[in-house]
Amino acid sequence: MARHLTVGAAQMGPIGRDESRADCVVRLTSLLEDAASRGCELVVFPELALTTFFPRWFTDDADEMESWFEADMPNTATQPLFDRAKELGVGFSLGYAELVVGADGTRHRYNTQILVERDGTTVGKYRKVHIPGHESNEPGRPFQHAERHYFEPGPDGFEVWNAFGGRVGMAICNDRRWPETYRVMGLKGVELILIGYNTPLHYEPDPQQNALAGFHNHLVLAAGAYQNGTYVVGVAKGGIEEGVDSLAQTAIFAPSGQIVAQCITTGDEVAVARLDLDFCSFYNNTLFDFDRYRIPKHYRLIAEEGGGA
Ligand code: ING
Repeated sequence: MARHLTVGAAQMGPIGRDESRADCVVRLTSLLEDAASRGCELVVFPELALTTFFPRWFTDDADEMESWFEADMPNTATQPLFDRAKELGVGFSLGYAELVVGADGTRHRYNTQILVERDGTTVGKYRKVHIPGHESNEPGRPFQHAERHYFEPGPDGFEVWNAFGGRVGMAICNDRRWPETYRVMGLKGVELILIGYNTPLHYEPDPQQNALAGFHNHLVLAAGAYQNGTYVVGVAKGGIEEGVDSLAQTAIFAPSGQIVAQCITTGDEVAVARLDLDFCSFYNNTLFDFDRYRIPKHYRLIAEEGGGA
């Protein structure tokens, strides 16, 4: 019996600095309902989907910093989204800024994505590993990308969960540019990787890359899918957000590396595809049969770092 799963990639347009969590939840719920009306069982939202991309500004004010973060999930503002999803029997993946206060009072800030099953249960949580940008204020930039000031890397690495009838993993934005992201999950038998992103079209360290933003985005998503025999869903928060033009081009990639659905606007839009999770085996049991063709001992540079399998 084929394992089909209909997935919606729910792209968001800009979120304004003054847009409330409640305002975002209204938009997210509308996207969810659109996706559900088109048969979706799983809806994937972007990175930091509850706020504007606040690392574009630098502040040392602790209260202002933490005003962008969620201490609980769900919480008062997001409970309506969880309730509506459960009512519709639709699962979702949501990106947000997570504040964790340890028993010892330590405070940790993560760039987080959760996976919520169709019964409303949160079955997975991922905290972004590759934190891009810079640690301190760089006033010479047209806008900041101070993620390394706001977030610490997730401590757990890349996990894969049994959910939605398959093996599901998550990654966030810059993670998608690193091959290890996909390979670690590929070695855990992933069949569907969910990735939200916020990607400005201007890259201050090397502006000649600006014209290649769309190419590089689809390049890494397609390669990650193909080289690990998995579906990959890349979901943008795009458009001109607080004056910063950000990449959209949300798309769903098959294990062949082909695009099976994509968004055509830079706003709130759902791209839908009915995935056959068994299709992964056409690549995992042939070209990329890891047990038969991979030689881990020859990947010694990675092994020396202790990261390889
Ligand atoms: N954003 C970016 C990304 O990797 C970036 C970092 C910005 C890369 C601009 C290139 C150009 O897509 C996040 N949020 O990781």
